[in-house]
Amino acid sequence: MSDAATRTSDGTDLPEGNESTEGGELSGHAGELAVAVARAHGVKTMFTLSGAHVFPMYDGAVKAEPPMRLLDVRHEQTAAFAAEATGKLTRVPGLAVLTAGPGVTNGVSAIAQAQFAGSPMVVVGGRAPANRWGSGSLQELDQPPILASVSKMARTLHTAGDVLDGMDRAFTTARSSHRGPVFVDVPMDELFNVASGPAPVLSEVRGAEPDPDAVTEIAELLADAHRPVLVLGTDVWADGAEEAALRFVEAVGIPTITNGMGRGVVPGGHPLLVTKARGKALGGSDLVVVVGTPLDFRLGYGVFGGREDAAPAQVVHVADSPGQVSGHADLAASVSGDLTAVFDGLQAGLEQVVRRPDWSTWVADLQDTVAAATERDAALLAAEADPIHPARIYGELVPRLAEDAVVIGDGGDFVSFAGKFVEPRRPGGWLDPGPYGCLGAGLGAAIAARLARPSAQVVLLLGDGAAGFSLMDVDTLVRHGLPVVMVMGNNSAWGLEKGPMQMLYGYDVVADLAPRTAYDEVVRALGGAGETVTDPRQIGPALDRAFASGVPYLVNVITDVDAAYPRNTFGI
Ligand SMILES: Cc1ncc(C[n+]2csc(CCOP(=O)(O)OP(=O)(O)O)c2C)c(N)n1
Ligand SMILES: [Mg+2]
Repeated sequence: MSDAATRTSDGTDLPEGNESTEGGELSGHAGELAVAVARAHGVKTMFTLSGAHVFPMYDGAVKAEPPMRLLDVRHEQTAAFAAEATGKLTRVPGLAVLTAGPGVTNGVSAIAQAQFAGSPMVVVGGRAPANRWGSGSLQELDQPPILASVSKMARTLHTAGDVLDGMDRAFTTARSSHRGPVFVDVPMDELFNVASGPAPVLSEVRGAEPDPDAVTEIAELLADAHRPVLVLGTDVWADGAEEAALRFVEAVGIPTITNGMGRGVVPGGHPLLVTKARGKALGGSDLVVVVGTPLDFRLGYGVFGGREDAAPAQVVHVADSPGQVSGHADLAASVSGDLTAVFDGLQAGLEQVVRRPDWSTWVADLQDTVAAATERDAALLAAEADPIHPARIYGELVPRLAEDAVVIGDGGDFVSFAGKFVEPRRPGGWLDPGPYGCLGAGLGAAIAARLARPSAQVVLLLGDGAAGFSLMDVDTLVRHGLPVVMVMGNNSAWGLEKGPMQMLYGYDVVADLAPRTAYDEVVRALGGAGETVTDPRQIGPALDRAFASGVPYLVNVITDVDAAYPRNTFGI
C-alpha cells in the first residue's frame, strides 16, 4: 500500500484518498487483513500489551509494508487511553489491541470515556478460540455484551472471512458522527486463519446537511437577541469545524465560551473569548447557543439566564448528529448535521438580516469582567505562599507554553485550576477527561500526544492521586524514547474529594495520601528524570530544566492541601 499523505490543519498526516486500496484484492491471515484495513483508515500506531490471543495482529503489523508501529505499554488502560487520545488529537480513530479477558476488561474505563467524549477509536480484542468455545479455554469470556453499553458498536467477527468487512465497518462507524469507540473481537483460531477479499473502499464521512429552515430559525433568534452567548465544545474540533466557528464568531461579534476540545477554537486572549466571565455571560444572557457539546452538568444541564432578576435565557442546541440534540433541556430551536455547514449557514443568515443586532455594550461589559478576573488571577498566579499555592505553578507554566503545546490534565483540583488558567491559543491541544471524568488517562494521553505531535511541547498535569493509576507507564515513555514534561500538583491528598467531604460532614476519611511522596524518584528509577520543588521561586527553573531535558521529566511540586479549587457545586 502506498504511504502517500496529506496534512490536516493540525499538522496530522492523513492518507490520501483510497487509491492505494481501490479495486485491489487482499489476502493473508486475519491479523494481516485487520492491519491492512486499519492502515487504509489512516492508523499509524497499534497500542497494545502482549497476549497470545492477539499475536497475529502483531505479525500483521511487523510484516506490513512499511511495518505499523507497535507501542507496547504496562497496563491495558494506557493502551486504550492512548488510542482514545489519538482519536481526539488526530481525528483519525486510534487503535488499541487488547488480549482476551482481563486485557479487554482493563480497557473498559477508557472505552467508556471515549463513548462519553465522542472520541473515535477501535479496540480489537483477543477472544478464546471458537472451536473450543464452551469447553473452558483460558479467558473464555463473551466480551461484546460487556462493551455494548459503553461503545457505538461491539461485536464478534466470527471467522477470518469476516475480518476485512468487519474491520472496515468498525473504523467507518468510529469516525462517523457522532464519533465514538467500536469494539470487535476475533476468536483466536480464526485470527490465525487466512482469508481474502476485496480491499475496503474508503468513503467520505461528512455529517448530514443541516436543515436550512432550522438554521434560518436560529439566525432569526440571534438577530433578535440582546445578550447572546455562544458555547463551543469538543465536537466543533472533532467535526473539523474550528475554522468555520472562528470565522462565524468574528464575523458576527458574538461573545464565546469554550469547553473540552473546543478550547483554543477562539484563541486565548481573543477579545470575544469570555470564558473568564462565564458566570456573568451565561447568567445574564438572553440567548445561549451551544454547539458541539451536551447540555450536561458542565453547562448547568442547559438552564441559563436568571442572574440579577434577568429572565431565563432561550437555549439553542446545535449538534453533529440528531442523537446528540438534548432531550431534557427546554430548547427554543435546534439543528444537527455538519457543523461547518451550520456555522456558514448562520453567518450567511445573519448577513441577510436587515435589523443587524448591536451587541457592543454587552460585549464590552463582558470584556470588563474578563479584565477584572484576569487582574484578580494575576495575584494568585504570583502567590508566594509556603506551602505552594497550586495557582503559582500555572503562573510559571503558562508563559512557558508554546502556541502548539499539547496540555493534558489528569487529576482533580489541580486540573480544575488548569481549566481556569490555561487558555490554549490553538484548538486540538487540550485534553481533559471530559464528562466521564476518569482518573488515570494521563500517561496514555501523553504517549499519544508525543506521537501525534512529534515536535510540540507535551505537558502532562498530574494530581498525586491520579498519578498512582498510571505512573508505571513512564517506563513506556522511556523504552520508546518519548520525552514528556510531567508537572505534579502534590497536595498529598485526593483533594477534590477531601474538600467536599469536609464541607458535607465536617470531617474526611479515605482522602489522604502519604505526605510529600517523592514521585520524581519513581520516574528516575524508571529511567526518566525529575525533581521535587518546595519553594515557589524554584518552579520556573525546574520547568526550564524539564523542557530542556529531552527525557520524561517529572516536576513534583509540593502544594498546599488547603488551597482547594473554589467550587460551589459537586458537579453531580
Ligand atoms: C477512576 C476514578 N476514580 C475515582 C474518581 C473520583 N475522583 C475524582 S477527583 C479525585 C481526586 C483526585 O486527586 P488528585 O489527582 O491528587 O488531584 P487533586 O484533587 O488532589 O488536585 C477522585 C478520587 C475518579 N474521577 N476517577
Ligand atoms: Mg492530590
